[in-house]
Amino acid sequence: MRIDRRQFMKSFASGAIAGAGLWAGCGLQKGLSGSTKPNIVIIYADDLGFGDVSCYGATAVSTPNIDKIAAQGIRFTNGHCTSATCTPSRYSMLTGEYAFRQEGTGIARGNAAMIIQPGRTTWASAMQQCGYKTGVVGKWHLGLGDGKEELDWNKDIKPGPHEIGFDYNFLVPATGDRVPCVYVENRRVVNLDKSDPIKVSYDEPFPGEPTGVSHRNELKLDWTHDHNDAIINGVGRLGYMIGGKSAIWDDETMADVLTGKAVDFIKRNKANPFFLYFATHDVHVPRMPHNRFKDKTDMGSRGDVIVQFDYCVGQVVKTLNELGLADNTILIISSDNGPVLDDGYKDQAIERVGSHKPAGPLRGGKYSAFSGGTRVPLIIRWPDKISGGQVSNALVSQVDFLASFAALNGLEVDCDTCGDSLNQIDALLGKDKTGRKHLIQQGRLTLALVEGKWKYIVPKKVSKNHWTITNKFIENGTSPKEQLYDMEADIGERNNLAEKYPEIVKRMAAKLEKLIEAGKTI
Ligand code: NG6
Ligand code: CA
Repeated sequence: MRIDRRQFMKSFASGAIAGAGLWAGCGLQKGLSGSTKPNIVIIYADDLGFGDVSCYGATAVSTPNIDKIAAQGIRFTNGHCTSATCTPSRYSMLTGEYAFRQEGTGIARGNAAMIIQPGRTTWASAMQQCGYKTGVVGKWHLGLGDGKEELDWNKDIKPGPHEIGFDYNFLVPATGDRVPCVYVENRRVVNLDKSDPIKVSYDEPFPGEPTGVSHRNELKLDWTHDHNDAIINGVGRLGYMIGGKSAIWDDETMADVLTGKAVDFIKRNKANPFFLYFATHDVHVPRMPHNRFKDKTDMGSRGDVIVQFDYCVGQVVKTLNELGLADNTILIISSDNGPVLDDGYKDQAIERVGSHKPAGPLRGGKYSAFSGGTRVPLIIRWPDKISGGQVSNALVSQVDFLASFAALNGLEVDCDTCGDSLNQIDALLGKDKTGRKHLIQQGRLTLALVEGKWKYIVPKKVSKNHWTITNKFIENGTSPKEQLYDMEADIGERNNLAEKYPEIVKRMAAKLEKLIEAGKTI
């Protein structure tokens, strides 16, 4: 059942009404005023699978903090990121546009230019427009700089998050496994000594510098594939880097550093509405848990960093509790793509996984067009407005966060570049149990359309060595033939029904084509 939005707004905003001002450039309406605006905090894990936390069925690892949030809010069983890899998922979540529409939104190199144009409407800029202070802490991986020339990491680094709506940022610029291995805070590399400038290259090694190939036997963590360019903290990375010694991060304390920055942001903004996008490095490679989490599971470091992630969630919750903000904060926990075991390092993830199923009952994982790639944990808690203990099967997607949380604040998003973002606030807050009519899943090699119980995967022929851009241990979900699955009867996508129901295949293929052509979700 859909509820009348104005009714709903009234009920939560104690009588505040929507104004009529137009937001130049995007047609957003001026929103509600007053102090009842809920804070919004999203804790966005990296590569955390549908089956990786205990409230989604994991037994080999325990995640009590996450489970508690689920018990106090809504646990979604059909929640999706848009893509099976990081950059496109984050792009879609922030811009409200499916990433496949935009070239250059694949996994970004560590020296990639900013892929979201400055000034564009984003989830953050919409929240800013609603009077929120906005911050991003953690993994960025959406590029920095204008791309006109190679980014100089020793100067002001811009454009960046500031230019798309974030008041504050503290970043891992790309990923933990690629250079530069330094934090950036508000345009500057943290702790950089000017006399030791940083240089980054993704083309050529710096002459005379050790690499993961030349000094393999000295590595603290060996690689399985790639990840053998620069050696930073004894770990081979993607890309080369020299200089900036004083600025290099410490892998084992990264979770604590990032959580500390997220907590500080909340504390600084306790008196005003705030939007925090806290993107953890966990559980991405290289998985290097702090000593206090080592051997907390029998699964090796992949299990231990899940425990570490859960701890970080607990720290954020503790802060919200201590400041008396928990009840009026919408807390979201999710992931940017599905799980992967071997993603480039010999960290025993495969050998020690035991009976644990990182993607739960789903097929595939990170990179895959099967649902393990894009169906992820999604939990939303808002004690003031949502009753706890709910499980929702509504079809929901991160691409809708922009339009939905803008709508919650009385802003209607109506812009050319965010037409895939639909106002699904009723589903996200548990009132609507159905959610979207359809959504598009982007595997690394092909697209899929989910509509009701049906899932259609676009046929794709791949060469034999396709795994170099996917992962040799994960089915990438492609087939030269069309695939059709009944996700209700066959959540594990084992039984291809395309030949049995050719008319459904035809209808869904045409629908997907139309959605692609339209340039927005209609
Ligand atoms: C891939 C890397 C993988 C990981 C991924 C990004 C290779 C062969 N693989 O290209 O290790 O870094 O990119 O992960 O280099 S993501 O979660 O940020 O998308
Ligand atoms: Ca990821």
